[in-house]
Amino acid sequence: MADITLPADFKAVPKPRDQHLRDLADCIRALAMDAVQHSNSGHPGAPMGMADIATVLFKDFMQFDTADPHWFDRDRFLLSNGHGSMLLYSLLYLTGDKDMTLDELKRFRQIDSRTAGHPEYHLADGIETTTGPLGQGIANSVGFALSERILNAKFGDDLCNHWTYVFMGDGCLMEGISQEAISLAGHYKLGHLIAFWDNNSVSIDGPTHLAVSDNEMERFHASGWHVQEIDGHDTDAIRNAITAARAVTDRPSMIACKTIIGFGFPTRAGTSKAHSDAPGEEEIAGARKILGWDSPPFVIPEDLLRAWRDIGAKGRGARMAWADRVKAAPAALRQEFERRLNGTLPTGWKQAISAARAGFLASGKDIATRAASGATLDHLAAAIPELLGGSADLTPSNNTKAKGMIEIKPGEYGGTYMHYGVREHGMAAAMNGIALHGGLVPYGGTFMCFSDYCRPAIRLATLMGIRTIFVMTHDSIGLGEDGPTHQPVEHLAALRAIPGLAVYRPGDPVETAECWELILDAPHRPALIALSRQTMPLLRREPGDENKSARGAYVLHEAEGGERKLTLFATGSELHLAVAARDVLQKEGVPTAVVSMPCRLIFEQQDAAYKKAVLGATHARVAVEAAVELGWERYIGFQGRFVGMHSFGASGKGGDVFKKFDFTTEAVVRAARETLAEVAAG
Ligand SMILES: Cc1ncc(C[n+]2csc(CCOP(=O)(O)OP(=O)(O)O)c2C)c(N)n1
Repeated sequence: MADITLPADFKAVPKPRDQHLRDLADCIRALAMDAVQHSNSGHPGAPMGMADIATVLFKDFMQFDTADPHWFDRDRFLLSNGHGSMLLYSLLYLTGDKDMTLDELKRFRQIDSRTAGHPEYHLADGIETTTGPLGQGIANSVGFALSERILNAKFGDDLCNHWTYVFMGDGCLMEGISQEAISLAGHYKLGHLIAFWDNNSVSIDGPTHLAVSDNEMERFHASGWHVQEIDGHDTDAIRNAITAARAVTDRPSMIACKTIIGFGFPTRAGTSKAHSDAPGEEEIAGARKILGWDSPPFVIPEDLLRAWRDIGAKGRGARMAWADRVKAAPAALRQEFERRLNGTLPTGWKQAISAARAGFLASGKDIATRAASGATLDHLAAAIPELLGGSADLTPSNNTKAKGMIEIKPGEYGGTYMHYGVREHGMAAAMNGIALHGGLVPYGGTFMCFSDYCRPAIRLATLMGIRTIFVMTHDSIGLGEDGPTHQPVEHLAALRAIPGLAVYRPGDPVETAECWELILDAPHRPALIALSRQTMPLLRREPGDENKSARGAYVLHEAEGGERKLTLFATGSELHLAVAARDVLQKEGVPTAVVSMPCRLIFEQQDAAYKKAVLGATHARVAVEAAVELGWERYIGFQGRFVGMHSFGASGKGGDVFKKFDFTTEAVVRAARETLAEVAAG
């Protein structure tokens, strides 16, 4: 397949106007190609193509200080085209990030190195987010830029006034999530966001025209962005474009940078062959000749390394000045600011949980857990000002807008509530950006069924271990009339399958408040809370603040009248069915326990003795959950029974749908008798 024919003026390596900048950029190119060749794996094309842009950006604009990579008011740099990870690793090494040594570069893509195939947030201080799944980084950048504006509105220019820069490739722009991100950023007029498009017209299959013919610049323009087009190897043009973009502060900016992928490669430059894989010694030798790069692999000439290290330290003065401003800020503002940056919730926030619980007990009413969540949030929002609520156009259904929350509007960032619009994927990834930025705790809602639309971002939140909170209401066939398209069936199992994701499904209002307490108490654990549309009985009526959900599962009612003969497990809206079935069975003389399991992940982390005590010795076990069985086998075993879904749901009144699929006390009792009989038979 023929690759693209480059315009004549892109054929050769253009003569640089500024040899020093070219030399600095060539440091990135050399490290990228050498690391890929050395490890025989990776993607040299994008780093070599974007090296000039990165050099100008870091040298002349990026505010950061490698002495303190966590400096809060630093500019943020995100690499959405994460396969070009060597670009980021090279930049970190060159600027002197303490985590990124030459040894790490030599261990590119090897086990336990900091230089993983794609940038991973936890591996080095200078990595702002994990990228690789294309498009996520752009959507993260929306969250970063939004957070910056919200915190700027609260704390002022002196304490929070920085920029978010994001690099993205053709692939990022082909992904649907990019549209959601572009649209969100444009709508909210995120003026401190600047995106650079690596417009090299090449992806893996060949020239991009094989698959896409969008006018990308018009796309951004249509969403209200400031747009410029430049030669991405012309350092003057790059500098001028960034200067112009920074002058426009009432909307985000996109700079379309025409580049040559694999810039410097003798035969691969400008072709999809430059995208990935070790180019081979001959190609590397050719690139050295073309670039005029005499140094051996992984050796950066001293003067150039010094120049890069100066770039890494040039923000020191700005950082010190910022630290002085923080010190000089009024005491209350400063304290609040520092608390937010530390990620510590305000002292006494748990009183909000107690108040919510007390409210449920006082009213004694049966309510949906989504309503219980809303009531809990009313208390929490008053206690935790950094909570940033939101919904993907389902605010009244998700009960996500707490009392007193003010909406964030385009250009007005003084609020704490986001209307993300019908952009679930964009919302989820933007929330990740918000959680990563620091200073805010994001939660956002949609229907549980559409957690599928958020899944790639949920997965990344979990991989990163950040506090992003996904509020998923309408969590089973119990939602009723909207029917099987909207009724989650396989979602709980699919979400529980994400390693480390805490999936909560509270069984009554009190458990709902308990789950919120656990969610907020875990700064490094993302959470998803599954909530019912339909009303549920108040099952937990005991006074006090003991959080019984804290161990993931607990015995809600122990067997009475003798040794436990049967255990009924349930979550969420099926918990009351288990309780009702227990009443019947107890009356029949079967000592029966009910175990509520609001969070399987946490239960699995408990010690063996606790688990054993909760699960009970008897093998007569029934699990009840209006979802697929997958995963419950672990608890009910071969002789147990599962009362759940074996198909998609149906449209009808919630109660009728429950009956149609046999979610009744009788069905649970029937299943109980079966398992009892089987166990008795031995
Ligand atoms: C969501 C997602 N789909 C597919 C991939 C696999 N992939 C990695 S890079 C790439 C092509 C990207 O093309 P482009 O952005 O133009 O990168 P360049 O060739 O310029 O390096 C693909 C399909 C991915 N990383 N993420």
